[in-house]
Order: sequence, then structure tokens, then C-alpha cells
Amino acid sequence: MEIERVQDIACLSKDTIPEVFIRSENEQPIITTVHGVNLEVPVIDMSELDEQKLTHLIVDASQKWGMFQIINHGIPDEIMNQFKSVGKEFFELPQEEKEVYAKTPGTNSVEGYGTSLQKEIQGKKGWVDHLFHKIWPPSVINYKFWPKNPPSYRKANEEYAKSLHGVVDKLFKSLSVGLGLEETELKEAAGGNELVYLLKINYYPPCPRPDLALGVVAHTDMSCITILVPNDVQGLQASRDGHWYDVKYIPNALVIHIGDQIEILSNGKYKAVLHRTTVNKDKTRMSWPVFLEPPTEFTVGPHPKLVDEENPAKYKTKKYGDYCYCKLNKVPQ
Ligand SMILES: O=C(O)CCC(=O)C(=O)O
Repeated sequence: MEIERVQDIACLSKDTIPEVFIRSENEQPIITTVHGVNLEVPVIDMSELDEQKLTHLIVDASQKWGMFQIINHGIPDEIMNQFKSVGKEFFELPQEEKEVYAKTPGTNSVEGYGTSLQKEIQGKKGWVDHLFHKIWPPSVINYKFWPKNPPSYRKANEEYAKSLHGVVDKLFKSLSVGLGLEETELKEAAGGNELVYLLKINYYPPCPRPDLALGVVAHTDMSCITILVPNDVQGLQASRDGHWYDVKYIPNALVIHIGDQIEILSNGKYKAVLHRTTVNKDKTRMSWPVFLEPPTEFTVGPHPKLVDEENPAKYKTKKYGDYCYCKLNKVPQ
């Protein structure tokens, strides 16, 4: 076993939590959250027929917030519900069944069932377990990391992956046009048809001290764009002007994060959103982010059409895999 799972620790913790989960005062949710205010990040109706208007809304939100929620996105409720339901069923299996999918020690791959991801300062831990695996394109899928139980897991994930394509293309197209590029140019520069959809399922068990612990610590996503579905337990927070706010939960909406690679490709026009998650005293929170990523060997940098003598590159150009290595190991980019 990699390390003790938070789900097991949660079962044993009644009023207190192990020291390793207690955040420093400058991170503790009780001290750092602006209470009583739900951050109303832009909510964008994807069924808007006026294409120019839709593009403007997506571009504006990506510049000013780096985060927005989309409604009427065209993914049928049934597909989303099935996808969430099989993920929940997996985490409710006995521990030894989940361990079959544990990450392979000694590899650089994030795929598999696990507990920690980033190197953390002072060895602190987040109150969360996770399962990572790729869901698109078929050529990069390793079914070794796809649970066989529940038996409908595979079908539900395949259907969800397929249903995402329309949303993915609309988002890339709008962001591309917003940079003055042709509709397809931004996606091409992010990996084109090789763009990888990496699913992560986060499982945050009830926590006796939600005032002191965090789920996922403050970060921006390494991906280009992240498309996230949460369950109905509040927990996602975004940083705005140096303060932390709860992001309002909207049933059936998809939460969109602009990630580091879009900030880089846009040479800083679009902003990756700094976010984190809190945990709940009585309820299990879950979330299903899909990270849209360039292939590991694919080189990403500010788009050449956006860079000239007057607008020098603000970011390095490098292979996506090298970018991730530096970020996860806290090595300067
Ligand atoms: O659970 C959430 O809402 C956000 C999760 C997240 O930021 C992550 O897994 O990187």
C-alpha cells in the first residue's frame, strides 16, 4: 500500500485529526475564508445562439476570473448522473478492492488510486483520496486503472468522454477567436486531436475538523482547461484579490478552470485560476475534474502569432511533461 488512505483515517477520527492534516494558520479555512459570501463566478449559458456574444462571455470570464460555470452545455443529465454514480460506487468498495488500482510505485505517471499528488511543504497532507485515469483519446487509455467494479464503470466513462467533445471544441474555439487566431489554432497548439482527457475523481470523506484541514491545497491546474463536476456538498473555493471565497454550487453546471497551459499559450491574456477545496464535518464531498492536457512530449509555449518585439514571450516554451515534473516537484520552471 502507498500510504494510509484518508478514507480509513476518517473512519477512526472522531473529534480530532492527525497533526499532519492541520494546516498552518495562513491556510486554515476558518481564518482565511471570507464567510457568508458565495462567489458568483460568471455563469454562461452555452445554448446562446448569438455566437459572438457567447465568445465574448467566455473570453471575458477567462481574462478576468480564469473560472466560470456553464449551463445548458448539452451533456444529458443521465450521462452525467451515471458517470458520477459509478465513481461513487468505486470509492464505496472495500479498501482492498480499491488497492488493486493503486498507482504503480516508482513511475512518473499520475494514473491510479492514491492519496497525495504534489510535494507539500512540511509534509502536510490534504483530506482527500483520488483516482486518476485517462479517458480520451482511446490510444492513450490504460484500462488497468479503470475499475471493473461496478461493471457499468467503463460504459459510463466512455459515454461521458464522448459527450465532452462538443463542449471542449466550443471552449477552445471561443478562446482561440478571443486571441485573434483562427478557430482551430489554439487547440492545435495544445495538442490538436492528441489532446488528452485525464479524469481525476476526488473523494473527500467527512472530517471532524473542517476548520483546520483542507482537501486539495491552493493551486492552479497544469492543464489547458479543466472541466469539473462536483457533487452538491460545498467545497470549491477560488482566490480573489488575495481572499478565499466559496464558489456557488449550481446543480448540473460544469465548472471550467483556465489552466496554466492556456495562460502560457495566450502569453498571459487568459489567467489560470488559483483554487482549493475545503471539507465537510458530516458529508462526503466528491468531484470529477477532467484535465484537458497536451501529450507529455508535446511542446507548449506562448503562441508564435502572439509574440513579437513589442510583445515578448512571458513564459518559457517546453515539453508539457517537463512542465509537470517541475510543478509537482516544486522545481522552478
Ligand atoms: O474538488 C474540487 O472542486 C476541485 C478539485 C481540484 O482542484 C483538483 O483536484 O485539482
